[in-house]
Amino acid sequence: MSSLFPALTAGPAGRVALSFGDRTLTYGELGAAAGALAARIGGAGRVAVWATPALETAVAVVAALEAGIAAVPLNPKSGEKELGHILSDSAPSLVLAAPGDQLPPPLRELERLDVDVRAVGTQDGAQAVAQVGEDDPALVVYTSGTTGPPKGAVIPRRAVTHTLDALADAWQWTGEDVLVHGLPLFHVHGLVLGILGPLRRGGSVRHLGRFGTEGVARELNEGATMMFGVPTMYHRVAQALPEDPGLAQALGKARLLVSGSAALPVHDHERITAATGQRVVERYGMTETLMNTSVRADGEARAGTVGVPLPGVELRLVEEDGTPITSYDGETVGEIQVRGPNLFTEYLNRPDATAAAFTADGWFRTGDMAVREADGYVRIVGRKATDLIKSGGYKIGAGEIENALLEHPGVREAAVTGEPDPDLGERIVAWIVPSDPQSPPSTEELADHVAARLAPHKRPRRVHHLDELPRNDMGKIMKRALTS
Ligand code: MCA
Ligand code: AMP
Repeated sequence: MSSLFPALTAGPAGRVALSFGDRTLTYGELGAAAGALAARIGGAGRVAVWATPALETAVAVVAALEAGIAAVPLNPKSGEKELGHILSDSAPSLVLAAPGDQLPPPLRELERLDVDVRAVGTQDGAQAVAQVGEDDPALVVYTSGTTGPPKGAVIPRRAVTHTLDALADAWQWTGEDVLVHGLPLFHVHGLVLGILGPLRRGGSVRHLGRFGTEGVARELNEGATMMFGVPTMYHRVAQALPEDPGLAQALGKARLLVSGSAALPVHDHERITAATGQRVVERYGMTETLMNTSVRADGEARAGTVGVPLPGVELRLVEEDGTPITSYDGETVGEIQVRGPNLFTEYLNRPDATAAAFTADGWFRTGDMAVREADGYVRIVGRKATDLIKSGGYKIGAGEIENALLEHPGVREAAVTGEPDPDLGERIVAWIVPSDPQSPPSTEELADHVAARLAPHKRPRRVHHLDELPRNDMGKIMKRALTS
């Protein structure tokens, strides 16, 4: 297979590829640094990447891909339990990190390689990747399910190239584009679309380090052409617009504003359009499938829809019993199933979960419920599993939080639900039966407990104390009865 990034060798070496604040790398510098690192890690098996929002993360992942080995991006805020699980499950041979980054104890047992973004390598990426097949793994990205710890989705190289090239077609995305975003680099959205995307096109990305509306406005004023964000980010943009005419002007200059990872409420679409004249484009994807649908740059941006299937992606809606729905009536709801080169190959070490995720004829069951309009536009209306929560664009399983809460000595029983939140989409709510009703653990204590074991974005934002959890005759917790 050829390099995922032709511009590393074929494009203008002086063009800026990546900027993180004041730190930048041109294509020439990126090619040299990634080439040097690729030469050191070639044949290493899988490598973990301490995925801080920094140049080093981008160089590490590009180097792994150029060396033809799989990268496992780690959330630098992962708690002990989550990190321990990911490391024992993915068994990386070493960890790549920025010089000076402090790594937590479970990682200290692994060999560590510091990423030198100024290194000068001689390895020709094309040579190493020539040995690699397109079904070989590019990334292992951990994603939450309804129960149990996160599963490692093995994403092959062909899925990355296919999804990025399909998006280029849908968005008229070229090497002339300059992308701005502040997404984390340990998920598909920020890493695959937000870093590998511009690099595959030979364009530039300016990462904000952390998201803020000032950074977005500054970069769009200084030549950025596209913005990617989760709905929480666009909600914050919409909130800031009335007080900030400069932000409205800057957004008005963008070629394309793209939202994904969760539904962008129509109200936020409308507020942004009213203030800037721009229509935010939504695309729909998943860690396991990369991108499935998008509103096209040359199509009608219709708020509340995720557009049409991307080139090469087959999409169908099915009834509960698996019967395909043939109507395009904007009303008949079915589960979205997808098939195509954009799909993952398996959940690492989980043949049971992999088998359950696919139909016998190779369709992936997304668990998302949708309708199709007469012209094929897909409108997502909900999710099959109520135990999956989308908060700030992160997918979070209720089961993993319940298990973490039960490990707190002050908690006898626990149930976790999601409830609507104007900023986060959904917020995590914990319902607990305290071990000692006289001195129940505080919300803050439980939030810290979950943040330290799993990750801060998985922490409950509200905690309710109950004498007992509502259960049916079978003893199963009735979550629908848990409403505040
Ligand atoms: C607060 N913090 C804590 C605690 N409380 N840390 C430890 N313990 C605590 N008890 C810290 C947080 O870590 C955070 O730090 C800061 O305080 C603020 O926390 P929070 O309010 O939770 O965060 P936020 O600023 O409101 O975050 C909103 C956000 C974020 C920026 C929109 O949710 C985000 O980045 N979302 C992106 C999710 C994403 O990329 N999803 C893609 C997956 P600090 O600010 O330093 O971090 S989906 C996907 O990939 C598919 C393929 C798709 O379709 O895209
Ligand atoms: P993740 O597993 O974290 O990759 O999240 C994938 C899930 O995010 C999908 O199954 C959808 O439920 C949701 N999602 C992604 N993009 C959108 C969108 N534009 N609108 C609604 N839901 C979305």
